[in-house]
Amino acid sequence: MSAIISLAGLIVVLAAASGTSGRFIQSPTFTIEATILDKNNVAIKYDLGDKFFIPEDMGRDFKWIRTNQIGYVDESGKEVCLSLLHARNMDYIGVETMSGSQPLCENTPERWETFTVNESDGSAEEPVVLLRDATSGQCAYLATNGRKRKQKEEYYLGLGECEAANRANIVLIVKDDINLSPSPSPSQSPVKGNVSPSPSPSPSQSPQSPDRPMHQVCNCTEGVLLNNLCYDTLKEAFDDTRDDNTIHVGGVVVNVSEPIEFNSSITLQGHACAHEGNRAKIMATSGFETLSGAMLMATNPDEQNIVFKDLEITSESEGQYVAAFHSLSESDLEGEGANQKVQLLCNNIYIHDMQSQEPGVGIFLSGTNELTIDDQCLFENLLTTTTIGDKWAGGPAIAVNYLPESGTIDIDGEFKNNRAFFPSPSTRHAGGGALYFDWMAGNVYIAAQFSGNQANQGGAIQIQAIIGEFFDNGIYTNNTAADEGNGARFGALGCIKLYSGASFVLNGSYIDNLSEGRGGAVGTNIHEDDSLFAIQGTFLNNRALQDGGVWGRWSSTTLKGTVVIDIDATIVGNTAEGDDNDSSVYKTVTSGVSSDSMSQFEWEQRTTSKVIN
Ligand SMILES: *[C@@H]1O[C@H](CO)[C@@H](O)[C@H](O)[C@H]1NC(C)=O
Ligand SMILES: *[C@@H]1O[C@H](CO)[C@@H](O)[C@H](O)[C@H]1NC(C)=O
Ligand SMILES: *[C@@H]1O[C@H](CO)[C@@H](O)[C@H](O)[C@H]1NC(C)=O
Ligand SMILES: *[C@@H]1O[C@H](CO)[C@@H](O)[C@H](O)[C@H]1NC(C)=O
Ligand SMILES: *[C@@H]1O[C@H](CO)[C@@H](O)[C@H](O)[C@H]1NC(C)=O
Ligand SMILES: *[C@@H]1O[C@H](CO)[C@@H](O)[C@H](O)[C@H]1NC(C)=O
Ligand SMILES: *[C@@H]1O[C@H](CO)[C@@H](O)[C@H](O)[C@H]1NC(C)=O
Ligand SMILES: CC(=O)N[C@H]1CO[C@H](CO)[C@@H](O)[C@@H]1O
Repeated sequence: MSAIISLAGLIVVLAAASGTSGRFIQSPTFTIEATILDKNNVAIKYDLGDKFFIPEDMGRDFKWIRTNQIGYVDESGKEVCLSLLHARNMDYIGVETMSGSQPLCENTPERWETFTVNESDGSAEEPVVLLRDATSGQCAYLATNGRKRKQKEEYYLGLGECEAANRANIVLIVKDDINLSPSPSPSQSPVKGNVSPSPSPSPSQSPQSPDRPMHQVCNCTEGVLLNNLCYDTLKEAFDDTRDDNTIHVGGVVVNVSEPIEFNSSITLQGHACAHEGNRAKIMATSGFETLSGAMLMATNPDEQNIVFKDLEITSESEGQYVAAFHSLSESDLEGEGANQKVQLLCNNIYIHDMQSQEPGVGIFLSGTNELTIDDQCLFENLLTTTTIGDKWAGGPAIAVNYLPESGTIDIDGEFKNNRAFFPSPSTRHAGGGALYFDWMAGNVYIAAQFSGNQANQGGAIQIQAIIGEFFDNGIYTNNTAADEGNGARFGALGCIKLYSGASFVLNGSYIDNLSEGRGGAVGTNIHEDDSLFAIQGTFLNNRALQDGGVWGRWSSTTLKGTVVIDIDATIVGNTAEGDDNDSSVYKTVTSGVSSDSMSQFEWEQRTTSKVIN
C-alpha cells in the first residue's frame, strides 16, 4: 500500500521579517523538504521540485519574493511563484502546471505566510510553524496520490487543516547560514473561507492559561469535529474519515455506546477546551459492554497509521467489560487478521479503569511496524481477567503479538496498578501485569515506569520470544508475580525464549519487586546459541519466595548463548527465601542436569563481571 509518512516537524525557519510588511525582504534561500519512510522503514529525504517531491538535492531553492510570495528567479530573470494549482483530480502547490507553464509572481497574489501552532507531537519541543495559504486559511502538508503498486506513488504539497498533527513532515530548510528563529507571519491577513484554523498561542501563553484560544471543536455540542463539521457521535465522524484526517474531540465528555470500527489512517486529537488539564475525555457508557471487544477497532486488513493525542479514555461503570483500542486479531478474516500492521503513536494519553477478558485493554495490536508511547502517557487500573478458556496472555495496558525485524517499539510513560489474572478453571498463569509481547523480532526499547502491576508471570512485562534486540531502561518498583496456584515467576519482567541473535539487556532500575515463586526481578527459560542476556542496571530489595532473588531461570534445555552480570550493576539487598539466600542474586536450572547460583555475598566478593558461556 502507500508508504508510511513519518511524523516529524514541519519546522519553518524563514526570514525574520517582522514589521517589514509591504516591502522586499532580504531573505535567505531555502528548500522545502520531506522525509518519507519507504516500505522497509528507510527514511528518504525528498525536496520539492516544481510540483512533486523528488529525491534529495534535486529540488528547488526557494526564497521569499515580496512579503508573502515564495518563489525563485528563472534563467531568463523572471520571478516564478509558488501557487495553488489544479490538475484533473488534485490540487497541489507548486511552480509548474501539469502542462508545463509557470505562474509568474506578478500575476499571483501574495498569499503565503508562516503560522505558529503549538506542537502536539511529543518529538518536537518548539511550537510548530506551518506554511499557511492566507486565501483559504489552510496549511501546506505532505499529500500523496496514494497510487498502488504498479505506478510510483507521488508526493506533493496539498492544503489541509492548520493542525500541528496535519503537518506531515515538511521542513523548510534554510540554505544560507543565518541565525534565524521560527517567526510568525509578517502580515496577519484575515482568514477567508470556511476554515478557521486553531489560532496560535503566543509563546508566553501556557497551555492552561484561561485566555488560551480554543479549538473549533469546543463549540460542538457533542464534542466531535471532523473537516470543520460538528458530529453527533464519534462513530459518525469515524464513518466519514479518509486517510490523513484528524478527528478533534473535546469540551464535553465524548460518549461511546457501541464499537467504532474504522479502516483509515487517522489522528484522534483531544482538546481540553475550558476544562482543567490537557486531555479530552472519551468514555464508554455503562450500557456498552463487550467481554472481548473494544471502543475503537482498526479494521484495515493491510496497514493503518494511527495517532492518539491528548486523550483520556475510560469506561463509565466499575467492573464494566470494554477495552479501549484493538486492531484485528488472528480470529478475524479467517486468520488474515494476524497479518495486519497498525502503526500507532500515542502522545499524552491516559487510559484507565477498564477491563476485558482479552489482552490489551488499553491497546491491543496484532502486528506493528512502529509503536510509540510517549512520556506523557499513563495506563492505570486496567485488568485482563477471565476464568474461562486456555488464557495465558495478559498485558492489560498494551499487548503486541508480532513485531517484524524492521519494526520498532518505544515505550515510555507510566504503568500503574494494572493486573492480569486468570483464576481456575482458566490457566492460573496470566502473563504480563502491564505489557505482553509475543514474537519480538525488531527493536524494543523500554523507558517507562512500572509500579504496582501484577500477574502470575512477569509482574510488569511478559515476553514470549525475543528474536531481535530488547533494551530495557525502565524503572520497576513494587510489581508482583503472584502465586495463583501455578508457578509464579519474574516479579518485574521475564522472557520465555531468547532466540539465536537475540539480545535482552536489563539496564533499568528494579526495586522492591516480588515473585512468589522464582526470579524476584527477572526471569528467563530458554537461551539459544548466540543470544545475549545482560544484567547491568540497579537491582535493589527484590524478593523471590523460592529462588533467584534477582534472576531466576529454569528450563529443560541447556543454557546456551551468553549471560553477563556486569560488574558495574548495582545489586543490593535481594532475597531468595526458598534457599536461605543461596541464590539471592541468581539461580539457573537445567532440569535433571545441572544448576548454578550466586548469593549476594558471593557477588560482593567479585571484582569482575560474571560471564556464563
Ligand atoms: C505550547 O508550547 C510551549 C512552549 O514550547 C510548551 O511549553 C507548552 O507545553 C505547549 N502547549 C501545548 C498545549 O502543547
Ligand atoms: C465559538 O462560537 C462563538 C459564538 O458563536 C464564536 O464567537 C467563536 O468564535 C467560536 N469559537 C471557535 C473556536 O470556533
Ligand atoms: C455522556 O454521558 C454522561 C453520563 O451518562 C453524561 O453526563 C454526559 O452528558 C454525556 N455527554 C454527552 C456529550 O452527551
Ligand atoms: C473501509 O470501510 C468502509 C466502510 O466503513 C468500506 O466501504 C471499505 O470497503 C473499507 N475499506 C477497506 C480497505 O476495507
Ligand atoms: C504496592 O502495590 C500495591 C498494589 O499491587 C499497592 O496496594 C501498594 O500501595 C504499593 N506499595 C507501594 C509502597 O507503592
Ligand atoms: C544505562 O543506564 C545508565 C544508568 O541509568 C545510563 O546512564 C545509561 O545511559 C544507560 N545506557 C543506555 C545505553 O541507555
Ligand atoms: C536474606 O537476605 C535478606 C536481605 O538481605 C535478609 O533480610 C534476610 O534476613 C536473609 N535471610 C536469610 C535466611 O539469611
Ligand atoms: C520486597 C517486596 O516484597 N516489595 C514489595 C513488592 O510488592 C508488594 C505489593 O505488590 C509489596 O507488598 C512489597 O512490599
